[in-house]
Amino acid sequence: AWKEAMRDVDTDTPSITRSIVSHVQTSLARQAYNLDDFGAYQAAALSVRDNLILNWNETQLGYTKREPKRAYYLSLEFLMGRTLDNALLNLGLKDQYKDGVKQLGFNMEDVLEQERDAALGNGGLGRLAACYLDSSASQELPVWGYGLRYRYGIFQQLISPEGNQLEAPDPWLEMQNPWEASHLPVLQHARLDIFLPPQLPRLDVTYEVRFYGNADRLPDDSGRALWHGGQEVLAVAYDVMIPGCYTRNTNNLRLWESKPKRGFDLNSFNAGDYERAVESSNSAAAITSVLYPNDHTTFGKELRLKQQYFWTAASLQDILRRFKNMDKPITDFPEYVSIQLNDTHPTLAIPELMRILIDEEELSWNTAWHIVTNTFFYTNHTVLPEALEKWPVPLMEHLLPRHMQIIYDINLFFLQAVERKYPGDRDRLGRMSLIEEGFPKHVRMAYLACIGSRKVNGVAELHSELVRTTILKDFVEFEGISKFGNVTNGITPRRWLDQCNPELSALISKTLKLEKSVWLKDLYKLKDLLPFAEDPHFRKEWAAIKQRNKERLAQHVKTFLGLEVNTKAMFDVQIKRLHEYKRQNLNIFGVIHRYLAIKKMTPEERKKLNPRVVFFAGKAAPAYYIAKLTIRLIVNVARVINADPDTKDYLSLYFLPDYSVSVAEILIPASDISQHISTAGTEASGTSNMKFCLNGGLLVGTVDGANIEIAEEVGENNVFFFGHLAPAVEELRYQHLYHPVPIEEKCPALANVLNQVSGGLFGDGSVYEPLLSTIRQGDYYLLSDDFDSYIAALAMVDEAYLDNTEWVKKSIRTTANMGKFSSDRAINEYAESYWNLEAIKVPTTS
Ligand code: DL6
Repeated sequence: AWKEAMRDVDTDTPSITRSIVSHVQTSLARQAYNLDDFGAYQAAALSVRDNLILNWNETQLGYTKREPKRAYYLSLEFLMGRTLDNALLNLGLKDQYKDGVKQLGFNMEDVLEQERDAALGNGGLGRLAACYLDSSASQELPVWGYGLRYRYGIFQQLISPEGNQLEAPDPWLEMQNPWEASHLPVLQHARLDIFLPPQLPRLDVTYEVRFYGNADRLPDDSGRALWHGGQEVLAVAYDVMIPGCYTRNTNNLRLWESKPKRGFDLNSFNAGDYERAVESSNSAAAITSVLYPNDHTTFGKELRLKQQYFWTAASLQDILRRFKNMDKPITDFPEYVSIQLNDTHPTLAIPELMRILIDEEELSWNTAWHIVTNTFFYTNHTVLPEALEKWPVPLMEHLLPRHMQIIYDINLFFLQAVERKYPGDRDRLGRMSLIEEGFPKHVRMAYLACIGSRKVNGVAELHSELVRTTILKDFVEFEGISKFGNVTNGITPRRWLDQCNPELSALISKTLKLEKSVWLKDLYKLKDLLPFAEDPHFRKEWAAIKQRNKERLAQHVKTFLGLEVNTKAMFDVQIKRLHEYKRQNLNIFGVIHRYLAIKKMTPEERKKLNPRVVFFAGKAAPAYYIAKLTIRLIVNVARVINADPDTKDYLSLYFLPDYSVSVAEILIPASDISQHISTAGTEASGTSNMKFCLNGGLLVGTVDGANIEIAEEVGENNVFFFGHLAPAVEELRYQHLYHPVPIEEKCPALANVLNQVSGGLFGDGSVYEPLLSTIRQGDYYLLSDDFDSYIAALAMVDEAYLDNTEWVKKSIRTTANMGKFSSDRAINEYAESYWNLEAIKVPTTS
């Protein structure tokens, strides 16, 4: 009876339509006559989710039966964006759902627009995690993600009339998220929107997590300790299904939400002390309330450390429970489990696993350390000093007293080994210690992650080399080079080509005479497009798609900013977090330079120009004053030049507020060029550079991060490189400090631009003084060193753009050579060279 009654995935339009209608009637309790686009979205999403759940169940059952080795990706950030379109494409059901909603009187595009982005991340690191989940499922690898279910994701960015960034909370769960399966529907019920379908209670997927209290070492020589007292909170699992592309394999992203262990303190309540009664429950719930909006800076806040421990402790308990279900000896743990640390944020997992193995499993120190150092893998995502996490020892001792003991012990044994190898080298001991001396002392998380892991990697060739030769140099000498590798980042071509640029995807399939399911999973197949660069008919189709993508972007700007965009112009885009090292300043100064040059031209000279439209988008960390000032400058320069009758036909500028994954999906396919112009050696990899090039946009950039490997693949003649190289940077900074040359002498063109800003061409110049003085004094990011070559590179872009045929050829060749940058390639490198993980396909029928 079971077998007969079990349903399978809906794949034909009539059953899909029935399933949507059924969700409207029952899950949403709404009627056809009052259904709006949002209701249609909810019902369609629930119907798709039903299909995903069937595949998800099948996948998890397959994993449980076959007991493969599994890998877990621990990331504090998962920048997922929207889900519905991606799920439909991966399931191969987009057309059927389009027809289904059409038959019900809705337009698929409008329905898709209803979804809110899941923005549980700041930028590249979080989006990379999302791409890796997509690739793991698509490559049929048994990988789960673990993260936090923040109630508020990255803030919404508003721009004030003066051009200032304002921040508003992002209550992305307010309308409820139909994509996740709550395992606690009974407890959650009061918070669930009516449209969430009933679920079976799975009260087993909750764990207790302790903070504070005391850690008493046992009075024997076992090395064990008893950690007791303090605060206990509950971690509750929420699962997000991650469908693979053209496979039934559907992986899991498990996000933890914090809850008080006990509702509230009844004694205080009865005694009339209401504040106290709810205090502990509020403090428990606060742990997962908000994503920290900082990128590349650490603030040492207790709540952030609580988030990190809460998440790693819950995830490890879950992983251990799953491992124990297999009934294997605990010493086999690394044979069955690999855990990837996405930057240092989850490093507490190392002392936490030591604590569990020693205090709870009663293993010896050496056995526990052997297990730990064969389980973890650490990816470094930045060498910027301000981004390297360090936690004050007193804070750690207070919040996690047992972990601090373990970290001291790890350090002691480690430094003893260093001493044995380099007897008497006290400097080296000081440099390599996990504890940085000072008032207070700090724990160096990157060092802990490094020595507690089996392997360490950077995210592009240059970056990995910098990791090996700068921040972890001593560790490379001590542990040997083979531990320190590179996995160049990648992006999923499903979202970043098929989904965001459907016309280009269709043209590629037609031209290669391949189903997209083939080339989307083997992106090197794009190479076969190369000969078509010589085909005028193909070039015409290619260029026409770019043009329509530009019109789509112009429509977006019209809708959201009420402004007209010249779609005949070259589209020049820089979208990323605002940061001095990413040098949006260089770009805006370049725009001003161009504006001043056009102003000086005669009308005849102007007519010979290629019109250019420059787009910026990105958020600044709320406390990052200089970055926010850059936004203000961009907005005010835009106001002036877009209104100047002399220039507006040749140059215009837009700052698109509230940058998100969904906004990127519109901007990227529309670009002719995009800018990736960090000071050499500062951008670990970059991933938007890959997205633009995959969509046929050409790259203007410095010799930095993955730009270098992109140029290697697509050919240097298809990119516009400029600027000093990484090895020169230190020397240049030294010169700036000890032999400064006035900017007027060193770079008159840039000095002129800065003077125009100071002089009030874009509103009160004094407002921008703090920003301008970062360049006039010190110029740490070397704008004055790179400005002239930057302007020269942009002039080369102008010249190249004049030859439309050659330009389109460059665009086609760029896309054709981007195979390497699929996140499928990257995730397979992790699986093979790091985790020793094999793909397992779940049955094709249930
Ligand atoms: O690896 C993903 C991404 C790189 O592409 C960027 O180049 C890099 O800046 C970014 N790093 C961070 C550092 N955050 N922390 N910690 O976001 O990672």
